[in-house]
Amino acid sequence: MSTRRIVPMETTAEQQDVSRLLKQYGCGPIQFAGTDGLYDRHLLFDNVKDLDTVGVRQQYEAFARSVRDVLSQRWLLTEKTYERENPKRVYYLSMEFLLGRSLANNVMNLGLDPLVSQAAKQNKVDLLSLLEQEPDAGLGNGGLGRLAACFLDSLATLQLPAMGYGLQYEYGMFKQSIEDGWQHEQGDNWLRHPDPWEVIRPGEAVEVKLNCSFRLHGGTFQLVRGQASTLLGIPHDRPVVAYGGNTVNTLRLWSASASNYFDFQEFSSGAFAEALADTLAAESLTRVLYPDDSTSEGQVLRFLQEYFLVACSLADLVRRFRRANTEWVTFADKVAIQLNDTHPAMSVPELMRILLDEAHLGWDQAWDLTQRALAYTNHTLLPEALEKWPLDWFEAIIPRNLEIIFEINRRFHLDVQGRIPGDRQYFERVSLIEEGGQRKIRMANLAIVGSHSTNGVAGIHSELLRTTTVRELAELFPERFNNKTNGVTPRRWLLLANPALAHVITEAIGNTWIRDLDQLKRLKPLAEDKGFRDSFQEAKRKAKSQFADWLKTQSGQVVDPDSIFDSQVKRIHEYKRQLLNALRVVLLYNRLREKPDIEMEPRTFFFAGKAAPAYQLAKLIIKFINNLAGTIDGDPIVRGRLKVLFLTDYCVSLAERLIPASDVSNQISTAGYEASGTSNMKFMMNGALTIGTRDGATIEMAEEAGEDNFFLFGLTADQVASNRAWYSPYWHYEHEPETRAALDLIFSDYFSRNEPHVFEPLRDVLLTHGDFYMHLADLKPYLEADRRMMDLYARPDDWVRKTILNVAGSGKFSSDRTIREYASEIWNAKPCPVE
Ligand code: 26W
Repeated sequence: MSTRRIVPMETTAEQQDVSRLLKQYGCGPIQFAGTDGLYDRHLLFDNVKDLDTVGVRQQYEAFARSVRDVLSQRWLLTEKTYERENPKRVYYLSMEFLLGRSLANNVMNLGLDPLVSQAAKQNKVDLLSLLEQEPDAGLGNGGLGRLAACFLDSLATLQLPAMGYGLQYEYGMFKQSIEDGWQHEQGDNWLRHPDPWEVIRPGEAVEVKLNCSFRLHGGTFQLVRGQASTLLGIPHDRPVVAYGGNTVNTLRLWSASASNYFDFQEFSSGAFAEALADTLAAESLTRVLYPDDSTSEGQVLRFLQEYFLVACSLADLVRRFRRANTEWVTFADKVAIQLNDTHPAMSVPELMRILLDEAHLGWDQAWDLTQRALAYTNHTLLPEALEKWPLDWFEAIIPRNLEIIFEINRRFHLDVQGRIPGDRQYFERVSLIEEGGQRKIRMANLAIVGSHSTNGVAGIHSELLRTTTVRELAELFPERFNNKTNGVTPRRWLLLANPALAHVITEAIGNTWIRDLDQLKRLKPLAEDKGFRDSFQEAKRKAKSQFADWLKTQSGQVVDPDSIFDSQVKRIHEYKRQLLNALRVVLLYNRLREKPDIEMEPRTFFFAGKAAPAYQLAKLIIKFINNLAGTIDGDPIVRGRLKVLFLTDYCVSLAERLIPASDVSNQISTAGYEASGTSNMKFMMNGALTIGTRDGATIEMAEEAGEDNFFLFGLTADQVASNRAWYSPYWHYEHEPETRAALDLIFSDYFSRNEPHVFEPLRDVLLTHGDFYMHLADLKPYLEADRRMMDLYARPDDWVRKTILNVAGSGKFSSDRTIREYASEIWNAKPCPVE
């Protein structure tokens, strides 16, 4: 059984003063545990459960409800403070919030660890298995959704008056299982059990008016044009607890329901099915998260989800603004709205609609307020991921918004004509409307034109955005373009996920790093301290064996904690090049098969990640990794030396276990394609060394730690772009014997003896169709970097030195730094402390 500590060791004297703590939370002498404590009462009153027969799930619910009770006073007080102070508020609009679990995080942030441990002991509750009862809130696909969750943590911790707005999907990111090596998907019914964190507020529901209705027909969702309808958005609020527990902000998730719950007339006349049909159709709107993080294909339901998020959130924040302010002119001084990618970009016409039709402002004033309130973050350069919605859908569903888009575009056209006279094609390239067969609205252009700020998420990404993807728009509005390099919260990703390392760090430099991650640079001189190096190494060793233990109990798989843990965890995508990593393993395997006596440190290669259900090639890559793992496992020559594992169902709580245990982090995207990456930062903070390409934020990480402490390789973004015209993967196949041997082995069905030709599509991608993501160009340099890395590993002292220097250089990648930059450079928002 794992001995992993969930609650951190850093309990200060202040935290241990339990009664003072409870007073701080406004709880007076209320007891958490014991007779008549919060926990017992929740068991009794919420679940009507006898304390002796209660199951572990109910224990979890009662514990979580007790923690919520403790924070509820602060939650109320936070909102009251904001109402009284009337500061400028920040609204983060996102289709995704990949929250993961909340209980251990909230306990940590509230400083309740001693209290909870005490309560667990008194009630004979096994805390670790209790924590396992909480399902991950998987309301996101990957990086963009997890970033939103890290941002919420930093916004609260920096005491910013902020709120997240998203959708309450009934089904989050699908669960992944593997059968015969292939990915299968199951619905993620995360709300099967009551969720102790959510507070549903039907009293604050908002209406969303559409110019169509819809019905479910044979399982599909159909629009009924011309028949106007109204939906209800019901708020589901979740507390966002600051580190230290002072501020408790709100994440408000909307669920859709029919406005007239169901038609009683029809119901009483016996037409049960019809009476319920509207309700069902309406509720299907927020039923499920779209699991595709790379293409915005024509799904009208996704379009409706986006509008629904925008309409509910803007109605809600405008209502809040109106309660505290009389003058519309102050709107943009009181409200900052950040659009997380273009998914909520309909905010531009929707806010205009409110200001024109409901506030009755003139166009110029409405436009000024809209632009000043809105700001847009871009997260991807992949052309297939840039959203474009059929104009026809706007017309059928929200015609008034379309009318406003036309008017924005007409004025924009005049502006462009004035500035660049006579160039018709220039305007066609920046226009909000794509002409041609089916006319479409370009959501990125809409977001850029309708806001005052457009940012990318790492230096290189912001640069490429400005100079290539939307070059003409950046020429027209240069002052709007800026960079905000991503960050991650050190509370969840270091303090909570890696208590052993957190403890070592705190012992050395005190605990101020938890709020001010730049403090980690004080570890730099300690790289030369033998004692410190030993405890650092000890912490890594501990995380590795805990992971190995957990894996064994959980899945029966056995890994050797004395081997090098080499990880790549992220969505499966061609551009992220899990295939390149797998080719590296095949090459190493070939070396061992050829010369079984060569020296090679034992290595375990971990892969984890989900493929979009319709992305066939990504699914084939998963299959390949699994077959590779199977073949290697069955080969006595490499037993104990090489091992490959594909960990199923990658999610936040799996990342929290694997990342602290990893020695090597693979960040190997084709340069110019990964906007930022954020797992790269989590690995760095947890003392892994990075082997990677010069892409996304990895470039800045190497700058911070020093390139000597990184293993960079491969084509740069410039080289990728300029080599495209003449790049030939065949050249590498013909001139590099090891590359050729690896590919020949794959295509000889060595890894697919019972499934001949199953990997032929890999040949197509890598050779026949030109290897768009340039795997073969980077394969040899990858192995050279790998060799350098292994040489270092053979000198353990030098290895640990470099891992320390990496941790010491990771301070920049706290989401606190990122959020401070957003607050001062984009939002002009100030902290609003509670009490
Ligand atoms: C249209 C469907 C769709 C859904 C989500 C398209 C694209 C997305 C996201 C933009 C995908 C995403 O998560 N992008 C990642 O965002 C992270 C946070 O900024 C970056 O660190 C990653 O590099 C980027 O791939």
